[in-house]
Amino acid sequence: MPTEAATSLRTGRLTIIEGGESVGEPPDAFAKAVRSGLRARPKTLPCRYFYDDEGSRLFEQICDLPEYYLTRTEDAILRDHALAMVAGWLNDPVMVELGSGSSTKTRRLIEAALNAYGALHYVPIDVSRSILEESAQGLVKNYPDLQVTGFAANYRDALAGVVERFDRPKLFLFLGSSLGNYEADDAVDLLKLVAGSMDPGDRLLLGTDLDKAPAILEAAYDDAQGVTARFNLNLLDRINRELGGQFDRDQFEHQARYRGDLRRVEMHLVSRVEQEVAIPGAGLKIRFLAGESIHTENSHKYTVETLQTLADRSGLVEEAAWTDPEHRFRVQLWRLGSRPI
Ligand code: AVI
Repeated sequence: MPTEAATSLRTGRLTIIEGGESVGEPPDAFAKAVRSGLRARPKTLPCRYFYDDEGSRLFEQICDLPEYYLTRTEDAILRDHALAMVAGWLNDPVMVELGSGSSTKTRRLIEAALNAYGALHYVPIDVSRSILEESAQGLVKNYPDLQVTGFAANYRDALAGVVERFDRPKLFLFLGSSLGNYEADDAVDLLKLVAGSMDPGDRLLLGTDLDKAPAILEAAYDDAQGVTARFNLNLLDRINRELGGQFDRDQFEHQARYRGDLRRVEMHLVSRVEQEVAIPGAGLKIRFLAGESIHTENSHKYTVETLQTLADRSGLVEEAAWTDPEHRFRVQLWRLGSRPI
């Protein structure tokens, strides 16, 4: 459970709590993940390692790309319906955001809640303390009636801390289709974790990308300017930087493949030639066949029915939902239902 450790920051309306055992990962976690992922068949690397400084910068650029409709579309839905999304609270509301990042997309909801209730306690959760602190400082500066308590912790530890500290109605936020990067069973586990932190009066606002024509989806993950390719290839650069890897990124090609059978876009790094790559920091020498891929990310796309199944499996029920005119993206408000099935 997170505690206000010696490193915690408390200034006026801003508190940062650094918590749990697993804020950062153990120092050798990346090496271990690279080792087991590249020895597996097919080869794979976990997408959470995209987000070093360079990867986070590239992801911000992706969100502004013409082909990457997700961020823009979700933002338009929040802009048009923020008041309805935050309605129904008594005074003194608490808004808890999982994976808050820079909190840009959340400003629509923060402003709507401040307009409706006059004050708000915003509780962002993110593993990156630096991003959390920077965005929280910007928020308290911008909004004089906002109080921020940030948790620099993993979701499990942070949610335990939230339950312990905030005994009043909460709106949980999980936006940006981040759920889509989880396999179905892992998505259910995460939703159950959130549900386990909810009281009957609480709500979860969940933003998810909807399934659609393959051409639109593949373009969103393989843009004309090549930003997503650089984002994907940065994983090889990160291995070179942090583990002394010998990858030549020009010998790998970024690919985005829509799998209709699994309703997901997969990102791969495909070896252009037969080659061997040494990664001393992971104790590895890895052989690649020409055309062999490293599977780096899944981005699941949903339908109303598959979302309903996720809610059922997690013990949640839908109270309201909003979408854009082209039905590209969906934001749903869920509350506790019966026990999970
Ligand atoms: C963070 N996540 C929801 C993004 C997505 O769409 O799956 C990550 C991303 N990968 C390539 N482009 C964006």
